[in-house]
Amino acid sequence: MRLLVTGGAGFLGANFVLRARREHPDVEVVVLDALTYAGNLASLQPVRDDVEVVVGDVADAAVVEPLVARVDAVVHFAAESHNDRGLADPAPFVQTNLVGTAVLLEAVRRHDVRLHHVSTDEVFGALGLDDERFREGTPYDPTSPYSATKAGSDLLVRAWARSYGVRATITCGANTYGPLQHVEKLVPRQITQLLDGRRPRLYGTGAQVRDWVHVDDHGAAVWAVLERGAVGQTYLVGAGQERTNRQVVEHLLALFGQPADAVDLVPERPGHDLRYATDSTRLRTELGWRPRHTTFEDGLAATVDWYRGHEAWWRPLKAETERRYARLGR
Ligand code: NAD
Ligand code: TDX
Repeated sequence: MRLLVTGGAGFLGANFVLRARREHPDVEVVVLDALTYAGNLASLQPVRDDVEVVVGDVADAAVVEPLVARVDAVVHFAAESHNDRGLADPAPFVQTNLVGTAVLLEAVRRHDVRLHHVSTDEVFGALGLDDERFREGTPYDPTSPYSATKAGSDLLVRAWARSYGVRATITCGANTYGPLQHVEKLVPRQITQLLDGRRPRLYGTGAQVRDWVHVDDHGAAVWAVLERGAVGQTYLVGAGQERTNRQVVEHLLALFGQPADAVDLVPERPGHDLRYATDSTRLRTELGWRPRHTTFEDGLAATVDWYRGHEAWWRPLKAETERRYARLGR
């Protein structure tokens, strides 16, 4: 099988490519990545000799068409993925997440290529603390430029599947953590703050709840759906590990031997969703997927070790990231 992985130099994409080479060495992998601020070729360094990397834009049909023409399947990770950036400047989110997905859909339609589209549980909007978790049938109700453009991309995929018979599946994943995640996201930002002897930064009071899944488990879910998922179907990916942001930060502080209140409270994110929580029963019962990282705190400790051991990977990103946050007052 020949596989095109869009966004393969990003967090989920690079972890997925490393997994593919490790566990399915017979599968040829081509990466298409625009190498935005979020893309990092260093993440693919262990497989650089085995993987073809094309630097290009998923919204550019002239780049996408010939690549899709020579593969059997596409896994579509490429996106603008950070809520805070989407709030500051939504235009790239519309371009990559909506236009990019539409361009890719036209290519897979023309060449009758299988597509797996990687989406997020944020498309369902915000839950109250006592609400039932998201399920596949939960109505879409996105709230931010990021989640609205991801929701729109999912709807495009569904429309192309129904109207043109495109062989597509979708996963809506929970908040993901682990190695190779850009230091602008909650977990690596706070770990690298603490490694630098600085205080973690919590938005508001840290009362928001996120449902955490390890990137290896998220990648395994994507692979299971690509291989065995029912065409036209959506699957939710989550490990049932809901934590408030404050709990996440307090656990990190404990790992660094710091008191629970050694944290800076910074201004709220505009329109900040209170809670996400995913019910992954379909993925578990129909495809037999199980997370290997069943306890968030264990995965978090291993992630701290990874960042401690890979300063050369994250250090070049840290100063500019913190300068951006400083401009936002966070
Ligand atoms: P990321 O920001 O780390 O990586 C995105 C990658 O896409 C980067 O390598 C970037 O260079 C590339 N890219 C951006 N615009 C592009 C363009 N126009 N053309 C080609 N490549 C482009 O993101 P991530 O966290 O790895 O997320 C990957 C996917 O998974 C996204 O679709 C995201 O919505 C989804 N997702 C992420 C999470 C999470 O917690 N990180 C959870 C659920 C779903
Ligand atoms: O410094 C911080 N302090 C803080 O309190 C940062 C960076 C974040 N937060 C809060 C905001 C959120 O409630 O932590 C939570 C997680 O924030 P992010 O890491 O920015 O992630 P989120 O907005 O929840 O979205 C993430 O998970 C779903 C990914 O970025 C998306 O791509 C994915 O779809």
